[in-house]
Amino acid sequence: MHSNVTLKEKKEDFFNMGKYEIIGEKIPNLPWEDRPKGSSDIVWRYSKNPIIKRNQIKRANSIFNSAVVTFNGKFAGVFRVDDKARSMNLHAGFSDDGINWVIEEEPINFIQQTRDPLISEYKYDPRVTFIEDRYYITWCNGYHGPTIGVGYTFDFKEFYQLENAFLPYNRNGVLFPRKINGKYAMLSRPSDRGHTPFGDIFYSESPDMIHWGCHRFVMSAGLTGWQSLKIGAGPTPIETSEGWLLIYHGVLLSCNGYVYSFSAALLDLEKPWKVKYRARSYLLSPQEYYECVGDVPNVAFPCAALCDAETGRLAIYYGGADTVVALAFAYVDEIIDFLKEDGVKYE
Ligand code: BMA
Repeated sequence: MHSNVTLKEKKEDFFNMGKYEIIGEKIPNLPWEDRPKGSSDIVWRYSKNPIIKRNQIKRANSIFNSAVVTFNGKFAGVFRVDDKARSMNLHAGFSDDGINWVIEEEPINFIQQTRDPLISEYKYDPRVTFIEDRYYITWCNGYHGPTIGVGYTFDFKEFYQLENAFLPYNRNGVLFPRKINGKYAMLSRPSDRGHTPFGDIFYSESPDMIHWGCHRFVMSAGLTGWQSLKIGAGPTPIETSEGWLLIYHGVLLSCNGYVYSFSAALLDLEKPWKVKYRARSYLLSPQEYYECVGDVPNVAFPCAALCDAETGRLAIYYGGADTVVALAFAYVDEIIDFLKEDGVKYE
């Protein structure tokens, strides 16, 4: 059954009570915990992290880098599950409170809506974005190397797969939550076959979610240490009066390997390839045990953020050490102020 949710019902143009306007849905039941007393962190962790443990379902070796959205007044998501054969796949999951999740044992079986069957050697790092009438899923799809897989669902029961957005090699495909200048819009990060030792973010647009073009450069790795090697878009960008708030991950190459942290940037609303502000400092870097110890140490990798437009509260879902899912909180206003104070401003 297809849901009849319309853009109007889902997204109420709402002027929030804070400093900046946020265009988005109200989420009165957003998962939330106040900033710990004495902390001045702009992004703070949930005290009961990790919210999803590595062996929460029978077949899992690890569950991490996963994406959640609001769904019928509750929450649904698409989870990265690496199984005990170490195959990487996507599973649907549901939650009443955004914290306690029931993840399906079986991977999502995408119904192909492609010209002819499209192989997916693996699927990982999903993002989920509600646009118009459905939930789109983008992920890193194994097709002769990593590229951007695209699919959609109305109900998190039946999932449909479209053509890959790009040629290999590419990762971190993230859709904007509305058409921009009449076109679907996506950020992605062209790469190579392996553990890409480089990577910049680009913008592309499409009239139909199948044919992508008008590619524009957005921003490079570099600028500061935590983001010196490569960067990639994280959650679906959030529309605000100051621009699109993009949370993105950055990678530093230490003498002990890669370190994945995340921070934020503001992109122009109508020309999102134009960066307005970009953080010098990270907002969260791997420091807690579940971020530093696991299958891949020192990784905090965000794939989703729920934002309540009324209060400006943000719940950020990120993978810890390629092993578990963790949750962190922030206020959109404070991240924007942080960007204006700490960030580099571009004309
Ligand atoms: C990236 C992706 C992510 C992963 C990260 C750290 O290249 O594969 O899924 O979290 O490496 O291993």
